[in-house]
Amino acid sequence: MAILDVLQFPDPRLRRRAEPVEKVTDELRQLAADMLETMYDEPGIGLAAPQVGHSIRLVVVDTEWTEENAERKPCVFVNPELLERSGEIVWNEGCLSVPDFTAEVERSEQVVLRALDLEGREIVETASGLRAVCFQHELDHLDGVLFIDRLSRLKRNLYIGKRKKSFQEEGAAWTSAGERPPVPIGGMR
Ligand code: K1U
Ligand code: ZN
Repeated sequence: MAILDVLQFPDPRLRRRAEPVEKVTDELRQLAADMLETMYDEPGIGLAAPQVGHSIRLVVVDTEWTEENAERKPCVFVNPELLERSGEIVWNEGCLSVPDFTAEVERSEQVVLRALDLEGREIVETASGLRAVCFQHELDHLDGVLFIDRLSRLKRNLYIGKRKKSFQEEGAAWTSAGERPPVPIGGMR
């Protein structure tokens, strides 16, 4: 297993719409195992393949795990999609690809997710609260959308301004191609 590098905003690779997985292979299983190891190491409660430079529709999630509760319940979802959503919830979200920032985001409170597991079998799961928020956050990554895209223009621009400043201070090159999602996010959640 391996710890992978997590891409960070404004890397343009975070802005691509990821391709469906055609076949569950041993290579895909190895990537999922590496993503889980990376997620626990960061630490995080989810990770999407585009965050580690693979533009495919694969996510890993463990919303039970915390630093206090060491019990792990790793879940892998291949080609996940949301069948239903209902209600509204506001959650203070962070993102492993958006350093040094959290903000309240409005999401659906309950969702029904359909995906394949690593044996190629269909999974249907109903989730609410944090797990539902995490599913929506990870599925957004598959469409090149970051949680900052769901904030007001003012809040998003404040974050982008701070991030640009830290790039300047470190003498790093800024790529404006990664600032915006590939498509307008109106209507998506
Ligand atoms: O996709 C990611 O960048 C991972 C992200 C997922 C997420 C966080 C909050 C709400 C929805 C989705 C994270 O895991 S950020 C870190 C985090 O929230 C956390 C880390 C350790 C313990 C508990 C939470
Ligand atoms: Zn994220």
